[in-house]
Amino acid sequence: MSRFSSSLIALLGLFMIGSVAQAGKTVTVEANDQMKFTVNKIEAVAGSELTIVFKNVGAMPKAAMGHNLVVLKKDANPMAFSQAAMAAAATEYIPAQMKDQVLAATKLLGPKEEETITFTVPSEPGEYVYLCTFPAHFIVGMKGVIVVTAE
Ligand SMILES: [Cu+2]
Repeated sequence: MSRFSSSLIALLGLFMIGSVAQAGKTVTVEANDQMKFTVNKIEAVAGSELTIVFKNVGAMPKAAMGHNLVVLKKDANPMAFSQAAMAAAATEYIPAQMKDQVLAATKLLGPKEEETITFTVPSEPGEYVYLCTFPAHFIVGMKGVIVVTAE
C-alpha cells in the first residue's frame, strides 16, 4: 500500500470518528387540533445536539389553532410563561420580557406547516419543560419534558 493511500485511509477514519461524535438525536413531534403533542417526553444526553422536527398536522386556521414548541430553561416557570404569553400575540406568543428563559423555539405554525430546530442540550442534567404558548394550550396539556441525563 502506498504511503498516500494509507494516509488517506487514516484521514477517512478520523472523519468517521468525528461524525459519530457529532451525531445527535432527532425527534419528530406533531401538534394537532386536539391541542396535544404526540411526544411528551424526550430523553437526551447533556451537551448533545438535539433536533426536533415539529409539525402542525391540524387543519384549523393558525389564528384559532396555531402551535409552537418552546423549550424553557430549567429554572423557568412554565405556568407563568404561558400566562404572560397570552398578551404577546404580536410576538407570536413569546413574551418579550421572558425571552431570556427560552432555550429553543419554533415559530408559530399554521396547519400543515413544519419547522426543524436544532440546539445543544444543556450540560446540566434535569428536566426541561417544553410547551405550546398559544393561549390556553399549555393549560389543556400541550406540554412535555426533555429529560437530560449526564454524559
Ligand atoms: Cu398549541
